[in-house]
Amino acid sequence: MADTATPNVIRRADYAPPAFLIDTVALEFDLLPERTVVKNTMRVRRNPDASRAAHLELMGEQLEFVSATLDGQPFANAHAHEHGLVLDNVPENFELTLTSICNPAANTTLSGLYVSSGNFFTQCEAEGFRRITYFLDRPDVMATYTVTLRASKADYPVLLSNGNLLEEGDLPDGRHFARWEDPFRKPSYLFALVAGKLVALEERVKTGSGKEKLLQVWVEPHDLDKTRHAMDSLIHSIRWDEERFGLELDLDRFMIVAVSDFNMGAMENKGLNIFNTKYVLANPETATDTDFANIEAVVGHEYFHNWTGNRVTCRDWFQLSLKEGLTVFRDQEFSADMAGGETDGSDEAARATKRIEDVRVLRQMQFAEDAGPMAHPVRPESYVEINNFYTMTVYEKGSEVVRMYQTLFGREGFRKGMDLYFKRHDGQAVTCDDFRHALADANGRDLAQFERWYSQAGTPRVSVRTRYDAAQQRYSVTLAQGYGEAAPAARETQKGPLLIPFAIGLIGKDGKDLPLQLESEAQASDSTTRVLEFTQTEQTFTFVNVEQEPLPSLLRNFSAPVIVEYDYSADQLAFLLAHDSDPFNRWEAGQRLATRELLTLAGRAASGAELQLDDSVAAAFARVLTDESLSPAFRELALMLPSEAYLAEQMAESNPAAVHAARQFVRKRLANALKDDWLKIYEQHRTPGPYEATPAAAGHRALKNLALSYLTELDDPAETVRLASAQYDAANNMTDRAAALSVLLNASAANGGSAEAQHALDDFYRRFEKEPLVIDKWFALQATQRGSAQRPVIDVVRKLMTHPAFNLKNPNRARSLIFSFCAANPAQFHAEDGSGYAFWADQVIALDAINPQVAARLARSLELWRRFTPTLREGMRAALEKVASQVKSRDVREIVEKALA
Ligand code: B3K
Ligand code: ZN
Repeated sequence: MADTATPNVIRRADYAPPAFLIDTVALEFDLLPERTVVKNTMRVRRNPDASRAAHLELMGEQLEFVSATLDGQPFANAHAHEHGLVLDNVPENFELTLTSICNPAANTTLSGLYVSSGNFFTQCEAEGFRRITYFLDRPDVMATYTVTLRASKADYPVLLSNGNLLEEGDLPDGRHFARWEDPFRKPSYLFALVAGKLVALEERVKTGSGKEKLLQVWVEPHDLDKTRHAMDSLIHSIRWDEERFGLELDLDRFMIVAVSDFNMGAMENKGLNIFNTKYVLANPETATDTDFANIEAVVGHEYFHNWTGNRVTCRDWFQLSLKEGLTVFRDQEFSADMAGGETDGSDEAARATKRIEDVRVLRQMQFAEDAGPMAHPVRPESYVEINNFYTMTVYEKGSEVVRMYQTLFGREGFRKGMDLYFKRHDGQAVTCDDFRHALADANGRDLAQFERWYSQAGTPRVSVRTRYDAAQQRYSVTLAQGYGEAAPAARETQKGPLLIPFAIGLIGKDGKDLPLQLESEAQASDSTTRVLEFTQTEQTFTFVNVEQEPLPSLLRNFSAPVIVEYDYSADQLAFLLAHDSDPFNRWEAGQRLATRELLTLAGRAASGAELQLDDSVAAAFARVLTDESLSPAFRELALMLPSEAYLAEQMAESNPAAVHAARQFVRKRLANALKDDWLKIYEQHRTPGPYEATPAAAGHRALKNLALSYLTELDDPAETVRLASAQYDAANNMTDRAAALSVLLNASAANGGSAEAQHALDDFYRRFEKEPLVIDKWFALQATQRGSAQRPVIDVVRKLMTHPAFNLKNPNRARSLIFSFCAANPAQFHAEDGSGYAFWADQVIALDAINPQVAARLARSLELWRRFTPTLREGMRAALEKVASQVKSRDVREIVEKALA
């Protein structure tokens, strides 16, 4: 497994079409955990559009080569090596049969064919298929597949692969077989098989054209009671893609399979989606409202890939965002529509809460990525290990780029572009340029400049200057774009101004939107939000007939993934928070207000100065809290302070301890000043009676639990502890139970632990001992809890590493404890003594030997090290150097070498 060679860089500029094509693949598997024999018969021909190659070079890893036959004859000119198989002197067009052996039981990387809980699963994206058989394992080689699976019937009663089931039956010696055929051409990364003891929830649905389809959600038998929500999510996804995009399910059957050992969320294999259990299994007792929402989003995401990813796929891995950015955009729209009312998704305020959540993730994670050593464009120019490029930039910024087409052309124009994209490219492996051209041509536009969104890294900054001429009733808005001080990795890519759709509104003294008329226009338009097409480095837009000096509402609905710089006063922000008709910008105003205050306080905390909170800030928050015209979900989002990680990144020198002190100070002030309001909110938003998973009920729970969490900060939290204990004991759902446990843990931090917290922790464990996903929460809640001088959280984490339920090989469990601590508890992880960093280094090194993909993700939690205070910086550098000197995988080496460069 060790790959100690100096990592090779793969460059987009070096793309060349494959020298050979493979049209059909027939795979036969004899499944045994330690020794699976794979026979692979391919129809191969030379690619007429490629230069002539002397050899056929197939990729292969961790395979034992057995034999090769060509057109039925033994073929001696096949030479196996560490990375594949070279075949000399092959003809123009031939049938090639290769037999090889792999060891799924020993495969801890969870890439290729592996065993989890005694069952077989595969994960092929990006380059796992080569760990199953020798192949041209690249996405521009598309073939149709027939798959025969043979295994012990008692041990593996269920045998699944892509497409439609052709036949199944018994074999001698207690074995049986199943033969599957996928009629659609696909790249190898979409291949999948599953074999084992599984059961399915089944449903039959009719699609738009009246065809009946079989839907299945396959799980281990004890999990069947947690499949309903995933099935409902799948049915909603199928319906939504027909309605919004006219895209119908193309296979007779669609399967989802849950597996507990999985590197990421889920995988869109054709007709056989394989999911991390975390994104399938849910019932009210085990899953939170957030889990329910995530399952709906991920089921949707993987289903939507069937068209955006599978029917039209990527030519090469540099084009990853072609399918990922587009599919994230589609899943975000799906979730927004589901939140906004099932029929037409027209409840704009409800849709906005989804938008706010998505933007919060983008800003916290993607902006940080874009400011560090891993910064890369949405379409990267080079990589060492492609698995390191399944990033926030490719996914989330990629989604924002797709959203901008819709913002520019409207839903209808965007739909026209999508229709043309499928008309031109169905069945093909294409590029991000092909997508852009389809959108441009369908809307009669030249989108050459828009290409820069794919090739420039870093977060653009738009600074805004405004001027009101009362005599002329003219209001001019001058926008200037640039990148500020970008990370070197990003700076190299920055060539010129972007086409930025900049949505703006103007607000009058009464808080209402003013009519908008640009100077080039004869009259005001109907809409009070205008999307300005901002294309130059600096550009002025002048509104006329502006009867009073307005307050600008900038970048409404976050119409582009940029940072807006505008000098609002605190009063103006409070006004926007109270009045902006754009719900996103109402939230945004509150965040700006809070961020500014918190950063000032963090600066004071860093220098040991006294902390004070401006009364007007508390007053602005109090108004939101008690504004009954706002939905509970919105109020929860508005009252949640920006995260510590986000705030630390905004400081000239990141200081997690100072940020924590500042944020806690504000929470305490808001808790004590608004105590009665919080208590009232807590009572008002209880959801008695049976659990309902609706967005409305989830909103009540979210606001109520936020109130409880603020009440933790009271000078005397005894009453809060009583409330939380009672809530814990009475809870009929995981949202309330986990929230109560978290509050108990945090309330007890100052005392180094409390009886109530310990009681709840023990009860939680006993109650859910048999539910791994809930035990993951038990680990995560402890890893992210607040610490104290008497009891730093690192001690808790180290002790939990030895708990019998801890298992480094299971990615969910490793993430629940290690990642939660290293990436979601900044104040404790960044302890001055460097204990967090030493722990991090040990875990990266241990994981590197087991599962390089998971190790590389953990490795990323130190990449912004240069931005921290000197002591922390030095501690991080030492830990990075230790890791760099010991790890073997290409995955981790790419990350730490870039970080140290
Ligand atoms: N396409 C997969 C991700 C594969 C990651 C490979 N390291 C899931 C998704 O984005 O839908
Ligand atoms: Zn995806």
